[in-house]
Amino acid sequence: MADLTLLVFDKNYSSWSMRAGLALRLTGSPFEEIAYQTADAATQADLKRRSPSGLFPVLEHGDVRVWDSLAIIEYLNERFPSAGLWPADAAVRAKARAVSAEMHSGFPSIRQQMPMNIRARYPRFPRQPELVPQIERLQAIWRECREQNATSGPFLFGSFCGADCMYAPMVMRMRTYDVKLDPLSEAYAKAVEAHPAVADWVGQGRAEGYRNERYDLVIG
Ligand SMILES: N[C@@H](CCC(=O)N[C@@H](CS)C(=O)NCC(=O)O)C(=O)O
Repeated sequence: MADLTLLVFDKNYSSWSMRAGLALRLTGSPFEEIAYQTADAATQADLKRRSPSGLFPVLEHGDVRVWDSLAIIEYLNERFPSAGLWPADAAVRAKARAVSAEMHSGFPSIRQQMPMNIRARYPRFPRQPELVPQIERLQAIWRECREQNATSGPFLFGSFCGADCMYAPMVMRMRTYDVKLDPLSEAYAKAVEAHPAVADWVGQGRAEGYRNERYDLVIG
């Protein structure tokens, strides 16, 4: 059994689980991942007991238990300092943490109205007016980070880091709900989709049998 175990809700719909799952993949360490929603009833009851908040993701590392995606990224950064989960430069790292915290506490309408559903495509998704400034803010963050770090790699702060883990589910949503992105944001989205950790998670999400009718919309 792997020393590191990540309990996730599921891989297709659970954006918070995806963030922690990507960070875990960046460590390069072996790990076990258990999807709560695809487990049988007894296993589900056991997994729910292992989550202090009743929510997922939860990381178990020996006796240490960490819940909440951003806390998991911070913990993995401390345990695997060479994984590059945060940028090396203090000022750049501060910005990476700020945009990650903004993702964690912001974008309420996108989170409510455009739930992550990796395998779905909704080209005629009706866009409510309150979504517009949040989609603009999202792209403003992506553009600004890309402009500032253009020479060090294709991700927000050059190399794929904790901030990209936080925003990868937003890339998934922009694809699912057919949002046309500005050219810099589009290039960023393509780089995220091509990253091996993202491709691994997406492949597993697409293969999951579990369906959630709340998020599998029927749009006429
Ligand atoms: N702030 C938490 C949010 C966790 C969360 O809302 N997880 C959802 C799945 S994406 C969940 O576990 N839902 C289970 C439930 O509501 O029973 C984090 O960042 O980890």
